Amino acid sequence: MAWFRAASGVARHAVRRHLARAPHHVSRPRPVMPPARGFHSTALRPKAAPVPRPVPLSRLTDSFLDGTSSVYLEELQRAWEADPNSVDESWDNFFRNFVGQAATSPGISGQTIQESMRLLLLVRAYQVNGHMKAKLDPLGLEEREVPDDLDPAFYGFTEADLDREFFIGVWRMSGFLSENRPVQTLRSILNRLEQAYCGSVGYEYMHIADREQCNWLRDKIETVNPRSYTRERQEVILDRLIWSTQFENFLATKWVTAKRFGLEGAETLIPGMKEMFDRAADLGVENIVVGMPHRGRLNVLGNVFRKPLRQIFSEFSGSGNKTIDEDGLYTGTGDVKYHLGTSYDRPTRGGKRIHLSLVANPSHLEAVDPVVVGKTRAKQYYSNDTDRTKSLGVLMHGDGSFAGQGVVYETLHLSALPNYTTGGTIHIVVNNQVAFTTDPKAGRSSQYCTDVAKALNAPIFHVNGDDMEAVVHVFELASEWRQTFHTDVVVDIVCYRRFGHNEMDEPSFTQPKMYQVIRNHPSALQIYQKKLLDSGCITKEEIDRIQNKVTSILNEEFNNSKDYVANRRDWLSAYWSGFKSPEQISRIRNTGLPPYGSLYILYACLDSVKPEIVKRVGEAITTLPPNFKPHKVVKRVFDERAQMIQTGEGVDWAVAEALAFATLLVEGNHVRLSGQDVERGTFSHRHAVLHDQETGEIYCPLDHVIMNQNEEMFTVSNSSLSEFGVLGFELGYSMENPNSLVLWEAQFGDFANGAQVIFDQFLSSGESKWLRQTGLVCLLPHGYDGQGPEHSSARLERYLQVSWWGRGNMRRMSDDNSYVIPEMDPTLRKQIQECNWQVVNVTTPANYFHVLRRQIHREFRKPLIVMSPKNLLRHAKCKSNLSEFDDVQGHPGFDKQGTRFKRLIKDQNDHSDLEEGIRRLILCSGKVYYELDEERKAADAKDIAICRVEQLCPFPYDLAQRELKRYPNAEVVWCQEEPMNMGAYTYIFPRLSTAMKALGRGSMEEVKYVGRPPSAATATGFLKVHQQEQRELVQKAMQRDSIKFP
Ligand SMILES: Cc1ncc(C[n+]2csc(CCOP(=O)(O)OP(=O)(O)O)c2C)c(N)n1
Ligand SMILES: [Mg+2]
Repeated sequence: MAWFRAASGVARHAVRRHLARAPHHVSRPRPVMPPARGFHSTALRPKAAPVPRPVPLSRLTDSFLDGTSSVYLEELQRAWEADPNSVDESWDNFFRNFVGQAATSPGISGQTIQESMRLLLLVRAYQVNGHMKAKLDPLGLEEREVPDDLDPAFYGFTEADLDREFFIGVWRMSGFLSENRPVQTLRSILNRLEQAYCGSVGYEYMHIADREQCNWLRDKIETVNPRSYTRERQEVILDRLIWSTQFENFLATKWVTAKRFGLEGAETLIPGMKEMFDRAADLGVENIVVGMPHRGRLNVLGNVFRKPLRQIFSEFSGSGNKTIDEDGLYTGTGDVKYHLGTSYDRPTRGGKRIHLSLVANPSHLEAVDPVVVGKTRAKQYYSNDTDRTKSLGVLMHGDGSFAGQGVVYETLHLSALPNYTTGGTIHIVVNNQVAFTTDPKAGRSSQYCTDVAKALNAPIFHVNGDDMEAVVHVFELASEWRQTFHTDVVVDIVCYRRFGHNEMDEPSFTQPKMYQVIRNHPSALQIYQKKLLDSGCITKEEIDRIQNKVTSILNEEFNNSKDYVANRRDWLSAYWSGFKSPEQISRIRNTGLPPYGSLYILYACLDSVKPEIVKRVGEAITTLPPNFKPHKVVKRVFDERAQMIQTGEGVDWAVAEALAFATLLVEGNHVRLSGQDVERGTFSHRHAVLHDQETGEIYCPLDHVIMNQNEEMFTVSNSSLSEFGVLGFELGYSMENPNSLVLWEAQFGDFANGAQVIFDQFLSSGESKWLRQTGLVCLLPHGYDGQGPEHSSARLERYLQVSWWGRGNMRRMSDDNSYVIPEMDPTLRKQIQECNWQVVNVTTPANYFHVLRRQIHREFRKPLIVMSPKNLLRHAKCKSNLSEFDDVQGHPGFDKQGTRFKRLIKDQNDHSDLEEGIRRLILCSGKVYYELDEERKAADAKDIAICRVEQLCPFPYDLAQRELKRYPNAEVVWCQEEPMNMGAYTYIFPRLSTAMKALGRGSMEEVKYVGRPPSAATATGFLKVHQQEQRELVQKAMQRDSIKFP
């Protein structure tokens, strides 16, 4: 005991601090034991004796709360007797109560304070660990060791104490201990605890730091009478369970060999979800955005979303592509039935309507999580749902995926961030205790598959999936929690998978024992029917009536499915009406600013002068409040910016970007930029948010562009350090409303591969698979300036590799044909619409401004990948004049179509339409242009022309050919700074050859390459080597001799 006594003074303080805060005891040291990870496969652990053991000081209070040290209690009592102020107020209350009441209460003679205190520890042990004893596994295979601290003997109680009455005080907490029944027998106390914590629901909530939240839950858990649903309610629940069960049976009999990833073994999910949605609607929810994996998806679509059953059946029969009333139908490449999204207005039990959207998802488990959350947040923005109670995100998970996929944490981690929160997501885990063929013991290191959510202080309700009413109860509780506390909550339905991973799989290869039990296990429906029949609530005839009704509707819908013809294509919806699909010709408007316009909306324009819009916007974004004290360097930056606007010269990258944002805001669009450190900018160039150096207050000039600007209309936000989660979030956000410019910026372009799934599965292919557009912009810093292999390349080649364009209509969309030139006539061109995304490597601030504005100024949306610059941010030559931003005839950039983004920038040497004396035409992209131009000047190589391909994808065939014609005798060179196996070379090469061939100009070998040789790493780690390589490549581009192929 010496360890304890020596530390007892410190411990007392710790106890005071600990108890003064909310209860959180998850870090209590436990006896070392093999992790109990699952239910059916967990080995028994030997019972550990409650022997006090050395504990680090920092954890001493926790060891007390384990109840392992009765000495500690004596110590506490002695301390209180010596000085009541030396213990926490709650213990002070306890001792006072005990001394005042227990001693005088009849029938409890002989009870010591120690006994009373141990009783409290027992109650607390149930609150913390009761779930370990809950009957969660429908298969009864769980072999979890009941923790010692749930055993009364652990506290010195024996059989003889069961009917003794104990004083337990009227505690300050809610729930069981707050009832005005301070005297109870040990037996009744234990019964209450068992009933509350060890039935079909296991509650995990004692890790939550907030006392109010814990008390709210304790009230619900401990003091609610055993659940009782009215007969009417039970009939509704039964009806829903019959639908859920029969739906799967029906599919199984009609399509015996089809994969459907059925819900058998987890059928109670459907009534549970429906009850949850009903309850959420009662509590004010109007929109629910759902993301879910394969398991049970069809059942959810049919029974929860009410997607017409005939349509589901028709799709099952493989005839889901027929539509009427549409010409020029775009169906994309489509996707398998268990990935498709949908939306539906659903009437609720309480007589309301709720809008449900199921987001389409790829096969990649959990990848849809951040997308759903981002979409939910956007819904909240557009419906002015400032308290976030009207739109709710619901995510469903498998047990294996929830525990294993990192994006789960990356999404949870966004949940409380001011610019990402949605006021709580409800998570549902369909925990069938297996992942494909993998047992939990091989699939996770934690006890529960939901443990990751504890890091977020989310309550977790584990429920036995065979107990229908318990499932309904926790689903309702989850809705109530979310609408009360606006944070995440998890429902873990512990169930089983009746068949294999899919219906064709043989589960007994790998889980023979589990499946022996499953084979003889009654369905949840059989169990619930029996319960209702036994209790006399419902008759056999009534059950038969429901069963027959459901069977006959299913048959009817099946018959109708044979002639089912979709009468409306599921194309862009809601805010997207009027937007064009890839085969409908659409206009791209000019992106230059009109010289004058609706100035009245500009806050800075209340005087009578009418200067150019671009100048007024420019002033708004460079003016700081008079008393604001920025850092002196930032002050200088802003002075320089003001100068740029005033003189109209030398506009840099950051100002061009701010002008694009500001002008879009003036036009009424929402602009949102998020990513790591985007407020300042990784390279200290943006300074979108300024910090007063004295007060620490912040000021964001772009929040003050128009009068009474909505706080969120311009959002720039540093994000959590996650690529997958944050890019997914922004993608979901961008899909809600087309009138928003949503941008995600990577810290360096390299890091975007942490979000590769979002690029591959959603951004590059979502439109084609699921008919959903997005105009999301990804800014990926890229450029070789000697920073080494990890900070040079954004992996441009990857974005070009998954780029494609298809010609004509959808029937030829899969032609990724770099050898055929599509229609390039400006009035007929659909090249961008038909490609999956745009990839640009822009070299001037003005062109950056226009490419951002172009995203909004057209009748379709298309993702934009920007290789964004690093050293061009401050490059002396990388500047534009303000006249390049407007749409004024005679100003640079204005051509016969007006001012627009330039897909290709021709040589700057004022060449005529035919320059026969030019011996070499160098095509390049990005910042290497400036180095080539400088070298050309140094070499006085006037006979070399340099053109910049600003838009790599889709390839500007028309403009490339225009330049080829201009220089009929020139050797054609592609120059890049990336190694040959990277960068744009392999993308450009066939396209440039095609463009040349169409002009009758040479063979493939006529496209010469200048750049780094192939390499494994993206760049050298040695600055000197980099400099030499860079020097050599620009010199080679200027060499007198012709360049050898390739
Ligand atoms: C990211 C990813 N990795 C692997 C797979 C292949 N896969 C499909 S389902 C599955 C098992 C999922 O188990 P669980 O999450 O428990 O869901 P269940 O199928 O049991 O409902 C696996 C590994 C996948 N779809 N996505
Ligand atoms: Mg599973």
